[in-house]
Amino acid sequence: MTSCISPPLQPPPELPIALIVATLDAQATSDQATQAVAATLAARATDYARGTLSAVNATQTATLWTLTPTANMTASIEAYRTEQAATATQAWIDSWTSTPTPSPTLTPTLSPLDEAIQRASVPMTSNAEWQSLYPNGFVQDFDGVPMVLVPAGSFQMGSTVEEMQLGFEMCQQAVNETAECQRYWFDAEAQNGDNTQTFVQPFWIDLTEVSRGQYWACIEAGACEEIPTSDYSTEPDQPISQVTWFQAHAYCTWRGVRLPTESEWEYAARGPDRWLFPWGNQFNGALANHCDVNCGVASWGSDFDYVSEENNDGYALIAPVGSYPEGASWVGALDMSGNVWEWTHSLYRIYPYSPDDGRESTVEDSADGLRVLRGGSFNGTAFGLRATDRFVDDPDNGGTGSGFRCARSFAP
Ligand SMILES: [Ca+2]
Ligand SMILES: [Ca+2]
Repeated sequence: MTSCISPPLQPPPELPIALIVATLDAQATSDQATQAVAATLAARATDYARGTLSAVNATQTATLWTLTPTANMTASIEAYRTEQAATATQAWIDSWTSTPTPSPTLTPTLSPLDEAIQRASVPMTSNAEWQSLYPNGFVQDFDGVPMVLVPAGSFQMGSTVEEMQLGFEMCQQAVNETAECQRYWFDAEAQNGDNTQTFVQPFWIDLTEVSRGQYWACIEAGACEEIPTSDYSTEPDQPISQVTWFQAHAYCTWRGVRLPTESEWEYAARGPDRWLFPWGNQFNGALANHCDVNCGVASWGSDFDYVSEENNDGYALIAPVGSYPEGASWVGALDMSGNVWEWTHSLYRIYPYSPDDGRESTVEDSADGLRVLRGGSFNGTAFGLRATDRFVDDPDNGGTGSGFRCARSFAP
């Protein structure tokens, strides 16, 4: 007979059999719960045999202890076997759970930016199409300046004869008895035939007008000229104003971007649906900073009854940029109407617009070098806030209400 334990051939006379039985009885009782759980695990034990061997040894030992093992002793031995199996099973479980769980294979997904660019590369046929995808526009930060994505698409630039008539009527509603509106004021926006503009690629345009704080960063970098503080724009969150075309051009160049063309500006303001205002076809004085009930008529020496009791935009003069989120255009651009006029890159030429006829020349020092501003300002009325209105100025002139925003070409 072989054994790991070397028992005496027979129990020594002083061995307290009763104590052994009592001890094993107690062990059997305490192991009842373990038995119940471990019984199902035992089958999976990889070294169950080891427990069995130990149990055999224990049985042999017990057999030697008494010629007639009690029922409790047999149960205790069974419990011992089960405990051995449970221990082995637990070791097996531990080794299994410590094995790193393989990561599930992920289906490749586009980043939000790539997804937006992919969507924007498909020409939009309506403003709602883009707005349903990005209700507040798709905004991306470029070196600390938020820009909105303008999707590919096309639109008829400028005003139809009917739209010019609408503008004229808006003017008549504002003019007082000492002046009258002139129809030729609207000639510049006449389409003059097919004036379809197509954007085969998306582009970016600043979410807001360039603020005084943003422009100041360019001055500090030594890339922009310091300009006089305006009486109406003094705070970092207000748009820079009294800036010349050349100063605006220098600022955008410093950022690695450029001024938007007239065509880009108008498309970002109106969309494929050709809305008259950034938010739709009806003027709403609460959605843009214009010459409202707060506006001081005497300040402007105007022939227009600018003050309208129905319109209260909350500001007599220049408002902080982005003060009218409800007046956002279809791509999410803010203050496309009102607050400050915005220089475009374009030289003034009659329509149809073509980017290839010289009007996008950066350097122009002739008498024809007038550049176009868009969107109206804090001292304008409804007809001047239409997205088709073209204001022309000398590029060296930094008007009271002249600001700008920048655009960025799409880069794959
Ligand atoms: Ca106002
Ligand atoms: Ca503006």
